[in-house]
Order: sequence, then C-alpha cells, then structure tokens
Amino acid sequence: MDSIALHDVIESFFDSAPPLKDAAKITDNLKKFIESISPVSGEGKGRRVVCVTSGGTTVPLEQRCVRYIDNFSSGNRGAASTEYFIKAGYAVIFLYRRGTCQPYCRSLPDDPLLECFEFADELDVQVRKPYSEAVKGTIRNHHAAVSSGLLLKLPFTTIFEYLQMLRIIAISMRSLGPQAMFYLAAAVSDFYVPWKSMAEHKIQSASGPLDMRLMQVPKMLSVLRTEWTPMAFCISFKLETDSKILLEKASTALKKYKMHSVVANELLTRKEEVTVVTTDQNILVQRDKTRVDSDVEDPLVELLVDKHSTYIKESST
Ligand code: PAZ
Repeated sequence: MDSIALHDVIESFFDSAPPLKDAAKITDNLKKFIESISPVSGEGKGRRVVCVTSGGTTVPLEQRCVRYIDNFSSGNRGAASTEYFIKAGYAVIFLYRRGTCQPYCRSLPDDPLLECFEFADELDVQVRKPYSEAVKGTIRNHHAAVSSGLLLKLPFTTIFEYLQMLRIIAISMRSLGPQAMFYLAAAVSDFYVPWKSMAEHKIQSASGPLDMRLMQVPKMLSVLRTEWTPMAFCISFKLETDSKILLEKASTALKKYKMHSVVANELLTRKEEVTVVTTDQNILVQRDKTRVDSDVEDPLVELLVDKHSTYIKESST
C-alpha cells in the first residue's frame, strides 16, 4: 500500500470509530503534564518523556458490547518498564488496558483489597503482616511518581480508544522533539469489526453459526514516525510463538515502520529474555538469573535509555 492510500485508510478508520469519551479532558491533562516537565516552563529542563503502552486491545463484536475478541497481554512488561524508566529520570505517560498490571503493584496479590487487608477491630482496617512492606512500598513509590508529576496514567479498553489516544499523545509529545520516546509494548489487535457494520444489539445465537468479516487494522506505526511525532525515538515490540520466524519478523518491522529498535520476544520466555533488533545488530538481553526477583525490563530499559541518549546527541549535531 502506498503512503497516500495508507493515509486514506487511517483517516477512514478514525472517521468511522466511535468518538473517544473525554478526548478534551485527556488532551488537557496531557498538555498540563508535558508543560510541567518540558523546557517551556523552565522547570525540569530537558527531562525526557516516554509513552509506555501496555496490555492488549479488545475488538468489540457488538456496539452495545457483550462479546469481544481480546489480545493476550498481562501488562507486566509495561508496568515493570514504567518503574525502570521513572528510576532512570524519565516522565512516563502510561497508556494501559483497564484491569491489567500497574506500576509498583507487581509484588501485591491479584486481589490486593481482599487479601492484603483485614479488620483491626469492628471499624478499622489494617494491612495484614505478610504484605505490610509490599503495600507500604507500593503506596510510597506510586505516590512519589504521581505527586512529582512523573507519571500520567491513561486507560483504554478497545482498539478504537487505544489508537485515538495514541494519536492524541503522539501529537501532544511532538514539541518534545528527540526527548520524546515511544515504548510500544501493548498487544494491538490486527483485525477489527468496523463500527458502522457492527451489530447494535447482542448477537443472537438462535440465528445459527456466526459469519463475520474482520477488516485489517491499519498499521499506524509509520504515521506515528513520519507525521505524529517525527523526532521521537521509537521502540516497538514483536511477539511470536515460533522462535524460527521471530527475528526475521522483528527485522522486517524495523525497516517497514522505520523504528529505531524492535524488541523481539517469544511468548514462553518473554520474562527471561528479549532480543533488541537494530539496523546494525541484534542484542540479547537477559534477566539476572542469580536473583529471584530480577526483571528483564531492568537491563532492557537501561540499554534503551543509552540508545536514546546517543539519539538525542546525534539529533543535536
Ligand atoms: O504484557 P505481558 O508482560 O504479559 O507481555 C508483554 C508482551 C509480550 C505483550 C510484549 O512484550 C509484546 O511483545 N508486545 C507486542 C505484541 C505484538 O507483537 O503485537
């Protein structure tokens, strides 16, 4: 598809998508967040900003949605990476799927309210002993990140919400030039049902087998690179279950979408290792296996922060 045709397909995707609720409020929050850390305000001059996307998008099958197709992602990659980016001095726009893993909460049980707390007496609730350090740490770190203006969390559910929000974020980050980074770890649907051809009400099982045509979601990575935020440093992710095709697919994505790096990972080993694919080399990044609580995101973010520094230096010469 040539670039004019792609442009038209993208515009028609946005024109036919259900309008994003709270678009004005999201834009305003982003403006305030970026102004508070960008050179315009003079404060925190030169701070880098990364948009971390996390979790999977859904594809609704009905407008009054009862059923949907989901994309696998727990959100652990995005949540862990957010913590390491903040530690490295970045401000983070965390675009995440509602209900998935959150930064600083990874050591808490799945249902923290029910499992971490107990009644101290009839009126008061207290943290249960085994969780007290984890809960204090979570509250302390999360509070520090949000109150120092380094973390803005924006939730999505559907593919329509995700892509509309990504576009708003990218356009808002344009003024940051090379200080901006995209770390696109979300698992984004490849196929969708266009809003206008979608059933309004719950699809009835009595009508027999379901025959439904899914359209291809237009690939937005190249417009993100060339139009929305042309100066940003862009990292995308490639997940495969077949190791034989993983690096080839990542390298194709690198060239096709003009990414600065593509992080290649396999479903079963994604928490142990990833390969950072760039134009001149493939770098294997592994979790520190001598520590039980180590994360692969720790060395991964360190490597990408380094590459971002080189990119900023090169952009200013
Ligand atoms: O969210 P998670 O930690 O369970 O998994 C992370 C991941 C595998 C979704 C991510 O690393 C990734 O590869 N995202 C892109 C998926 C894709 O190829 O569309």
